[in-house]
Amino acid sequence: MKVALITGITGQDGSYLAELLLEKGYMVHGIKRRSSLFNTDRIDHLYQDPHDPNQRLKLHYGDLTDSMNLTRIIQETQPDEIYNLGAMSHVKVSFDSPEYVGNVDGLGTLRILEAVRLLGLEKKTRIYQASTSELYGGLPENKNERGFYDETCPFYPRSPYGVAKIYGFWITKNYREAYDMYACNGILFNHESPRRGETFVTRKITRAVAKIALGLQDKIYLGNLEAQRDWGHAKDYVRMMWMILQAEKAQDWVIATGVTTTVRDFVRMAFLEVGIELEFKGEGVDEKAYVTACNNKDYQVEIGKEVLSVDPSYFRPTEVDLLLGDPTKAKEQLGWVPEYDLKGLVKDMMEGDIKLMKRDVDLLKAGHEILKQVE
Ligand code: NAP
Ligand code: G4F
Repeated sequence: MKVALITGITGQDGSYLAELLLEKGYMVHGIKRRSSLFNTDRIDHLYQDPHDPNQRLKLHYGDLTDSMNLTRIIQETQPDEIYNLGAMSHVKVSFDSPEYVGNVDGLGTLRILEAVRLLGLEKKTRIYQASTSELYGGLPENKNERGFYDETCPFYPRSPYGVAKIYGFWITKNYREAYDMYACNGILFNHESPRRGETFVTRKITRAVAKIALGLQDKIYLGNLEAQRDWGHAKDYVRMMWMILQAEKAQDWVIATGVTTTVRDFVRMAFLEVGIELEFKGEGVDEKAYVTACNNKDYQVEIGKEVLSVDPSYFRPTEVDLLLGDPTKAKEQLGWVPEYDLKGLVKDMMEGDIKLMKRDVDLLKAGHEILKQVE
């Protein structure tokens, strides 16, 4: 049985990847951080009985800042594949904690590579490093001749997160070249899902739209509406992570959809999923969005209602204006075919958040009923 070790298993990608590897018959080990609260929501459905000897998912306490602990876990688990997905992954937050991000996202990668090397596992263990389109920084002059970012384009990171991840990128490449290790970078463009963290822009939008449609929230405040991202579905991207480690030769790969969309248009698409049409008026920090039509009887919001404003506190000290990736190499050489387009992604996320918010409403109603009976 193949053995995989996933750092960041409790995150969006880690949870989908664990699901995929279990389906493929792997023994999956995951590293989770010690927390005073339960932090395994995204993987609880995979982890039913930790006492069952046939359970193929095992969690280990650990942290990417702790090399002794990482070395011990790698020694104990002897993985065929390591997926290094653990990171402080929020770009805006990285401006507030630059040193911590350097330690986890940059040096954490080194700690994994060096543990594999010191344990003499460099010929057994294949390593996937979660690199990112943030490395490109969105500089227009660095795109290829077709206007996309691909594996040949230069990097220019624009945040402490991007700078830490560029260390992760190069140290992975260096260990591949210096020690002939099978270590690859997946340069993944933004990927989202119903399991996306609540403070990333897509999930912040789909949660807010669901609440507004159900009358639980008045409006949403966002930052830069002009920013453009190449958004794919996390399920498609974790499949690609696995494919990258099955390739004959260790290389670096760009994974993207090849389509870019503004934050503003993502908002428009999310509202349209519940039948609500919007008009945007004003510019810059004064831009707002108003409801112009409600075409779904279940989600009736007052026509003319203001549902979006800009809050400059969400602006970043340096912004990545536009990301657009060229996944040709991955498609041609690995045969990657994504199942979701942007519309499918928005639909999936909106369905997830409508369901979640309705459940909250039902729980609230049930609570009121119980209170009434007690009174
Ligand atoms: P995520 O949901 O934020 O998950 C990050 C994971 O890393 C969580 O399990 C988190 O644990 C864990 N983690 C954080 N700090 C850690 C530490 N010090 N030691 C060990 N684990 C730690 O991120 P994601 O969207 O799944 O992304 C997965 C990876 O791909 C990340 O490295 C990210 O930077 C990279 N990436 C993501 C995208 C994207 O669009 N999603 C694109 C390119 C690259 P807790 O649950 O305890 O917080
Ligand atoms: O959703 P975001 O926070 O994602 P960002 O910064 O692109 O980073 C994500 O993708 C990277 C891959 O390119 C990953 F490496 C990284 O780990 C992470 O998963 O912001 C997207 C855009 C930005 O331009 C931001 O300024 O949306 C803009 N935005 C506008 N209003 C907002 C908001 N972002 C957030 N988080 N919150 C807002 O209110």
